[in-house]
Amino acid sequence: MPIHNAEIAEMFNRLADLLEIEDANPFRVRAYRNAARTLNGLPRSVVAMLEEGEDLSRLPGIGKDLAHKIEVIVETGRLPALSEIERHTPSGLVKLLSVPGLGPKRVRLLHETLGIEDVEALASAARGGALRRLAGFGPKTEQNILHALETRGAEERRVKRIVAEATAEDLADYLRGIEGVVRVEIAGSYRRRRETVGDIDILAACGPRSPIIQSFIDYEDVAEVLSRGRKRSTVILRNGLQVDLRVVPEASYGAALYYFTGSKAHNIAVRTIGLKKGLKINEYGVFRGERRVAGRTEEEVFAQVGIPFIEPELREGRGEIEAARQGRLPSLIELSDIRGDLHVHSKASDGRATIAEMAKAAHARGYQYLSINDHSKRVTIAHGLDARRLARQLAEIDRLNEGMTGFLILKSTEVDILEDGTLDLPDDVLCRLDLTVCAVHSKFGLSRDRQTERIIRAMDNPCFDILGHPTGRLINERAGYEIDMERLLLAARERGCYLEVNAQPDRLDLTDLHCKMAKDVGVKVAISTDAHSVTDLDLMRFGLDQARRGWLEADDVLNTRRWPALKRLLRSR
Ligand code: DGT
Ligand code: CA
Ligand code: CA
Repeated sequence: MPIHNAEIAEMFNRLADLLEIEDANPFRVRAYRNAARTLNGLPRSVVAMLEEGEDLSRLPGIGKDLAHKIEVIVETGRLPALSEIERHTPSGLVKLLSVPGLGPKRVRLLHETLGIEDVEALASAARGGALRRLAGFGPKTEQNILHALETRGAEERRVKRIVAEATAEDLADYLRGIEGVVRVEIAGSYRRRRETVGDIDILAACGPRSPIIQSFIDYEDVAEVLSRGRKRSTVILRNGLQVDLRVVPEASYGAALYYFTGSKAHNIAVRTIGLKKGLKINEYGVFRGERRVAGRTEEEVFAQVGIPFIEPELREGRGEIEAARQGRLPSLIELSDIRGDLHVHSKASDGRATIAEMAKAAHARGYQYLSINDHSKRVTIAHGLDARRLARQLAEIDRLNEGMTGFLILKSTEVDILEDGTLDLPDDVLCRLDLTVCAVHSKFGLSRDRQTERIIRAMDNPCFDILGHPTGRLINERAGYEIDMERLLLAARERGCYLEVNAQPDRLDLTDLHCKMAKDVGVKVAISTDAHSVTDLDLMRFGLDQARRGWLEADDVLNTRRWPALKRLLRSR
């Protein structure tokens, strides 16, 4: 069974986590994380690349050693370095990583300072008030951890979209090839394009004699069969993902797709509207009495209920039905609306391609501009730039721009917001740039008020344009710092600042709800990839998912504009 890129990436990330708990060399930890990121951004499977004799060490962030490790994983399904470290790390310590709000750094701190080695010890330390005194924790964090521990079990672990994607799509393709199968689609939260999925819901339409259920169970990736019936089955795949398959006749396909796309809250609200019109809506169709009046397509279902088609991303029961009835549905932004990327790194800091390579790749993707945002000096681990190195970079960008037509490299930075709200580069340097992305990389443990004030103080600087990855969260890894988002948005509006939707699949920060809040407050956002390599530029689509779930239209997003129009929106430029 060929292994997916995302599974290899998970192994590297896990190895990085465990190394970080051990306080290993940060550059080594970073190398594994970078490799994981590269793998997640690759358009092709490394298995196929190896079969075609390609040299993996030519990929960004992957040297000879990592290329060899990937080959071993592809051959054996295992990463020996990971097995080794898993053997000697206490298993309780590893489990601490899955407590929301605890990343490897915090786990190490808990272990080193309080000797905490498992969840039970963590819970009793939290109850005894011992956590709040640790650097970067505080009473609020302690309370959050305690709450997370107490509600554990109720909330199972969700899988990041990018991890679910390759597995789910391969399985759907496999099912499409089974005899008698007419249509296959992935429904549920996956189709609504949520950032994580609890399980995968696959819907298939096929003729009465199709062997689809048997074929599903026989799929080589299936680890366990939880149930099998004539029309449905549930399995668990090798990577732990649960998959529900439901089989329906073509005449019900649209109704079933609609029903199993959900969300539950949306379905219930639409069913209530139907009832008022004397319609019964379920997974088999829309019925008036005994007569089926719709079912073959989703469009038929909407037409019978008397509301316009609602995109799956909006079906969360967050006011979309009222909006549809009143003709106020947003015309959601699309990938083709994007004209440039406003946050990418180059080799000068922790990126892996030159500015010229990044620009060429952005141009090839149909963009009109690309901004280069290398870190500022405070972020030493990423080889951040001081004023002198940045000045040299600006001269290089001028030279590159002279050699190009129809494309512009924008001068920018990802400047650190320091603890006191000042920025990590002098104002006279910042105002020579085309725009700035400003971000928090330290002191995550400040109280909500102080963190919010820190960022607002940074926004007081007229050179502040875009707040990068505004909450700092990492999905399933760390909760992000405490922040008063509403206050932040109001402050941004007042000052002419913007917020970023960071499209990295483990950030997706702002979230969908934050996007909607920004829109409601009237603050535009930039959707940016934070690319560290050429292939990372393709992560844009994940940011688009989040923005669409947050009701955003092209006009709500900065980088749908041509550069002159965008420039006019940047207050001091
Ligand atoms: P997940 O898996 O937690 O990421 O979220 P979903 O939305 O995929 O939820 P899931 O897998 O439990 O169910 C798939 C869809 O099936 C759900 O979005 C709506 C529909 N559904 C499930 N249970 C019910 C129900 O009790 N009533 C209604 N109306 N719809 C349901
Ligand atoms: Ca699901
Ligand atoms: Ca399900």
